[in-house]
Amino acid sequence: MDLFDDVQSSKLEIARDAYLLKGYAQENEEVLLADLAAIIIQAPLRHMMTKMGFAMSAAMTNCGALGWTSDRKGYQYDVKDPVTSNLWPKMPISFHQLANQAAAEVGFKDFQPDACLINQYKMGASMGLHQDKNELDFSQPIVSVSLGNPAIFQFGGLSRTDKPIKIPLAHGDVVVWGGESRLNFHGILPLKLNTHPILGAYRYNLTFRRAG
Ligand code: MD3
Ligand code: FE
Repeated sequence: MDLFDDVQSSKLEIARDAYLLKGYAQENEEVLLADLAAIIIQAPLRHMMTKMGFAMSAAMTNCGALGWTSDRKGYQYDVKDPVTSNLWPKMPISFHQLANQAAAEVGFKDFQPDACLINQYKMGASMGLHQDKNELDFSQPIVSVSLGNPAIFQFGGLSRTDKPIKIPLAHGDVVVWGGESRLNFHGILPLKLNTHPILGAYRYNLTFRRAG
């Protein structure tokens, strides 16, 4: 019934209230990647614009009731995809189960994400240090799933100037961020050249949130 309830994975507390579940998603990669491919067909990946008028280096799309978007007006959650004018694709059961069970694994009971942002990185793409502050309830955790090529995650503190630690993230790794770490600055260093056996040139990150 539940895809992830028997998964055995090491649980590392990488910062206060931030847990790395190493390889947690790996044994269900087949269904996750099939569901991901279907979403990208319905809601194509695109490079969103920042407020400053620069294209982001990661290509993005969403699934779930709400989707995160960025444009010249700023950041917001939208019910519709501004590219297709359709609702975002439904969140697949595999995605919801992964996020809900990973959160429960580290003590966040009954996490019900309504938004899943999908980031696609190729060699050289990065994400600068930032906070995730567009959600309504910061007591809800964020669950992140890495697929494909590896990346180095930077994890800082509540101030932009706090020196970040570096955490390598590989295919199948799941991180749950909540409580004390929920508003910490974080980012992704420019991806190195790699070739994943299934996903080729790309890294995908699924970020699950309770946005509304
Ligand atoms: C820590 N994405 O989309 S996921 C983002 O790998 C984002 O694509 C990165 O940061 C990526 O906003 C990192 C991990 C992540 C997401 C949200 C967090 C870590 C977080 C919120 C608070 C603290
Ligand atoms: Fe973020």
